[in-house]
This record gives sequence, structure tokens and C-alpha cells, in this order.
Amino acid sequence: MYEAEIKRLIESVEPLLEEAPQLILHNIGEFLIVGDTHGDLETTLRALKYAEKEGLKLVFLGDYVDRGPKQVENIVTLLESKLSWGENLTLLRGNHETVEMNRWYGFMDLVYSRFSVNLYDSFAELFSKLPYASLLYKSILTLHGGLAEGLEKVEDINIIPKGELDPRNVIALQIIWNDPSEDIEWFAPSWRGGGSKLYGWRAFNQFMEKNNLKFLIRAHEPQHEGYGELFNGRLKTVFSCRFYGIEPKAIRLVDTDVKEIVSLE
Ligand SMILES: [Mn+2]
Repeated sequence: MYEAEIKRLIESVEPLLEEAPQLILHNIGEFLIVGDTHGDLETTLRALKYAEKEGLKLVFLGDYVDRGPKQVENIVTLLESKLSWGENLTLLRGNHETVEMNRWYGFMDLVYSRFSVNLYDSFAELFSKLPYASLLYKSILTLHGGLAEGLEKVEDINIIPKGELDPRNVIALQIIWNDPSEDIEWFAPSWRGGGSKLYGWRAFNQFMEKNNLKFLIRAHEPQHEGYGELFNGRLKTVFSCRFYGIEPKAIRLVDTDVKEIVSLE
């Protein structure tokens, strides 16, 4: 693919992201929720094919680039799909849709060497406009990392500013970085550093009750079987990148329930 084509693709998707809220609402349909892909083009193609065949809407939970072998192809495929699927496909922001991560984990160098500094800058701008969360059926919250200390109401995700190449907003930063832990009650500093935190069971339960939520679905941490649960099954982690020695999985939702854990192997 030529640089000019990718640039045009980015410019076509950008307005769609600009006009969308930070919290995307979906109330009807069935969904396929896909976790980290990190350059795993095969998983992305399988998810698209499966969702198309079964008539599902798609939610990707972020981390499309860095690490894997087909990073450019993966993000390009996702952006092209966004254009053709429109609101039936949601791309959320992960902690790797940031300049800081791309500098250390490969995507920046890759785009510099294959294309140009200018094209990387266009990707970075686009990433800064990806929404942070999606609320399904008013009761299932989906995002990349997790709950943020200081976030009381789900709707407050809409207050997060757009366009931060590296999120400095403390809520945004935690949404893409935080991990759950059953060993703590409230919040604690995370081993990941940089202002990220662990959220414990009391913080989780309180947030879920206050916002009338049934499940939280997130990605961010590799799972042995591609899927894992915490907090009595109310928190579900899905991981979809095959390069971690795991079977890539996705979650199929019908109404407000998990219908199936789908293998994307
Ligand atoms: Mn991540």
C-alpha cells in the first residue's frame, strides 16, 4: 500500500472519530468484543469474517499496533473496516495508541522506515481521537484497561478531552492502563508505573452498583486461554493476539449476556 493511500484512509476516518463521543452507546444488536491484536492481522480478519457471517456488531478494545508482525496491515484493515461498517464497528483506544508506547514498542520506527515521519504523525493524531469506552445495552461497559480512581459516573467519560497524543487526563490515562486485582479493596499503585493503578473489589463493586452495570469487559492483560474472569465473573478480560502463546478469543454478547467465548485461532 502506498503512503498516499494510507494518508487518505486516515483522513476519511478522522471526521468519524471527531464527531463521536468518548463513550459510544449501543443499545441494540449482538456484539463480538475483541481484545488486544498488536499486529495480529489474522485475528482481525477472522473477527471481521465471523461477525459478518453471524450478523454481529464489532467492538475492538484497543492495542492494534506495536509488537506483532503486521502492525500497519492490521491498523489499515481496521480503518478500512470502520469506513465500510460505520457505527456497527467501534474502535476504542488502548495504551498502545499513544506516541509514548509507539516510540518504544516498534510502530513509530516501522512507519518511519517504511513510510515517513509525516505518516506516523497522522497516525498519532488519529489515535488521539479514538473513543475510550463503549456502553452496551446501558449495562455492559467495555474499555481497554479498566476503572479509574476519580471516575464516579460512566457518563463522565464524555468529559475527557480529545486530541491528547499521550493522555495526561488522569481518568483517560487510567482507563487505558489500569488492571484489576482481587487482593486489594480500593485503588493501589500499579507495577506498570506512570500513574497507572490497580482497582480492587470494593472499588469495582461500588462503581458497578452506582452505575447499574452488569459486566465490565476489558483487555490489556494476556490470558492463558485468551479469556479470564474476576470479581465473581462480573469482570471479563479478553485477549486476542496469538503472539503471546495463547489461543486468541473474542466474546459474543446477546442481549445482556455472554453467549459464547469465540476462538479466533
Ligand atoms: Mn494494553
